Amino acid sequence: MTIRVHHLNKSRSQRIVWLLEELGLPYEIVRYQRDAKTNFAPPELKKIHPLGKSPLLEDDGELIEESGAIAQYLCDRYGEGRLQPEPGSKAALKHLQLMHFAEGSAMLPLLLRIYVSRLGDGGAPLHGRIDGEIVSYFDYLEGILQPSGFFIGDDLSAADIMLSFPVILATQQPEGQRWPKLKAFVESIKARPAWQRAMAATEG
Ligand SMILES: N[C@@H](CCC(=O)N[C@@H](CS)C(=O)NCC(=O)O)C(=O)O
Repeated sequence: MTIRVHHLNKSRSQRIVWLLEELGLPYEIVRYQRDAKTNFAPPELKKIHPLGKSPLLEDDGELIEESGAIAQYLCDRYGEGRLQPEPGSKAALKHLQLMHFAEGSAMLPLLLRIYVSRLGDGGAPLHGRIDGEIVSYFDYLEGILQPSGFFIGDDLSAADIMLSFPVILATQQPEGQRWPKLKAFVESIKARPAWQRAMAATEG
């Protein structure tokens, strides 16, 4: 059975398609379009999963949610050692942390900024904290980016793929100029043929 990605336009599921392209796996995409006014997913996605969020992956009779879990599943099942450090190594421990950091930490202040901006002046008491968290998290990522240009070792890993979404968003923020290494990371991933194939397949 072909791997199937339920993809919402302009969403985190881009990186799952990118990962599939990096691994050279065959897959098909089921497309969903955000509502033009609310930006929410269409109700059809709730027919696949009660939360109606993307990405969702179907493989071998299983429906898998959460981009980090999907990325880990694909690497474990089909990676043959690619996109992950040697199991049990120090790099693998760091990799595990960054895989979770992407959704568990880095996304939160970025999402808060989007939501709180809708409160207008009422959101002002929260701005300082949100701004501070964005600077803190992405200064941290800027600091740990390796001389190789990747977050772990010398090659692209699933952690780079997971971090790509928050890092792209962060570099588009007003503070973006603080993070030249993260900007270079974004440029380098966008130059990858697998990224370009994924973007053509998802947003093209
Ligand atoms: N932590 C989840 C987040 C899933 C999520 O919130 N996806 C967004 C797209 S980036 C979504 O489906 N939003 C549509 C909606 O909430 O209506 C993951 O990484 O898979």
